[in-house]
Amino acid sequence: MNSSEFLSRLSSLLDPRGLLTAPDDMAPHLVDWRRMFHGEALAVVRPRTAQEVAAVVAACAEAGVCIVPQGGNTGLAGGAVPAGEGGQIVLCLSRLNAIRSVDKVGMLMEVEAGCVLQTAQEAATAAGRLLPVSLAAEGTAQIGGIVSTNAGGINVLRYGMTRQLVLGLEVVLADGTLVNGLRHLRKDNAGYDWKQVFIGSEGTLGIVTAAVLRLVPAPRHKVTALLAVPGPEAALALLSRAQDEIGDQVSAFELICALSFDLLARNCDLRSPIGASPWVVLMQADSCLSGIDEAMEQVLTGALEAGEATDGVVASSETQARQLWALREHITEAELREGVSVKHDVSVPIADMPAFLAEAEAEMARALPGCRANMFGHLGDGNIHFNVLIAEGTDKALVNRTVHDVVAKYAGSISAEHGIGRYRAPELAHYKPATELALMGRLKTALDPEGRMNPGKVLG
Ligand code: 2HG
Ligand code: ZN
Repeated sequence: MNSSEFLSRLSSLLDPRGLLTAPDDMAPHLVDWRRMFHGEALAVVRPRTAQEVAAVVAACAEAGVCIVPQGGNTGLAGGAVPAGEGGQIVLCLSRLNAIRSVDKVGMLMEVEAGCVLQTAQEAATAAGRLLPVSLAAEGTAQIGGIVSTNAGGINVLRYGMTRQLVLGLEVVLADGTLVNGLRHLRKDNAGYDWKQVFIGSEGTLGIVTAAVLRLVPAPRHKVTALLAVPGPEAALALLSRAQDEIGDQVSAFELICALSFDLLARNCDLRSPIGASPWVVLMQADSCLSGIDEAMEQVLTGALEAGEATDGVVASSETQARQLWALREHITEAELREGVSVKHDVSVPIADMPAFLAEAEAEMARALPGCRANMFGHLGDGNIHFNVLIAEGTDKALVNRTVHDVVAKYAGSISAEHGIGRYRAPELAHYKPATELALMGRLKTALDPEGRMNPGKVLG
């Protein structure tokens, strides 16, 4: 089958809006959000139903065409855009976007892959429940991408990664088989839990078309605080104090370095309400019961007395809480506007974070004098974004290796929540033990023997 025969076969499976081949229509689907990765495609295919996805994938299997699944395309690892030239289609899930059901008593919802995360959150909220995945890109990111990348975000500390919220999945396999595992069950030990293999595998094993997601009770009381802290060690003492006083209702605990605030002021015109400090913690606690404000006040008083914090503000209204979170959520954009940066999304055992940060900074200063580390992230999860701002033309691979060698020394991970995509595939090959890579290779061969699912991603 030549490519024009293949395209007419695809168009016979779809409605007229289902197939894009004009360069201008395809362009936004062929580049990632940071404009770091570009690729070519035969077409962008936009099915409306899981059955259409299955038919398209079967047609690709017959013609030997590779498939790049794409959700909101907000990922930071280049996982949702084609690698290399032509010979592949982008399978855009955005029209497959229904919320099939929300079950208040069962505390779950069934959602199609192309549903925007924020739309799903709003549907849960309307039913008096919370879908506890929260991240800066939630207005664009889609459920299929969230599941396929096992996305993290700011509430992992309390609710876990996306994986912990997936109760059931519907997937299309590489040969076009549609597998319906959309059970509305809390407990299901009947056989292999195969859905785990598709969560976080970034579309390299199959395509997620819908998911059953666990919801949690919607907290009625929320308290947000921004605190100046002398350093990461003090921040950890503060975290421990908050967990002693507030328990598991601490839902977010973010650490932000001073450089992030410089970038926010310079590039986004956003300013912190507290004075300059080498490090800042943004903390949130939520509860269905009252008393959380008092508990937070107690934490702050204790932290100030113990020298774990030197200054702080507790949001006095929902608007102020949103303003505090806006600072955190705009760091990525502020960094992008500043110039070239090399991102690292790393995790280490939580107690090692202060030592890791000091050592990674020192190693970077030695390897590349004058570079600046923009360090921010989810301290409560042991996950920091150690992003290095560099001059144009600097060797990015050297920057990656310098930071990741320190990560390896602390037995950490080179991707805590963003995934591998295209960006980190060479680093995964370098750092992951050979036995684990071989096991991953066996899974890949079992589910995608021809290597047509999202080629060039994860395993390279
Ligand atoms: C965040 O925590 C995101 O805001 C993005 O994971 C991190 O821009 C980044 O490096
Ligand atoms: Zn993050």
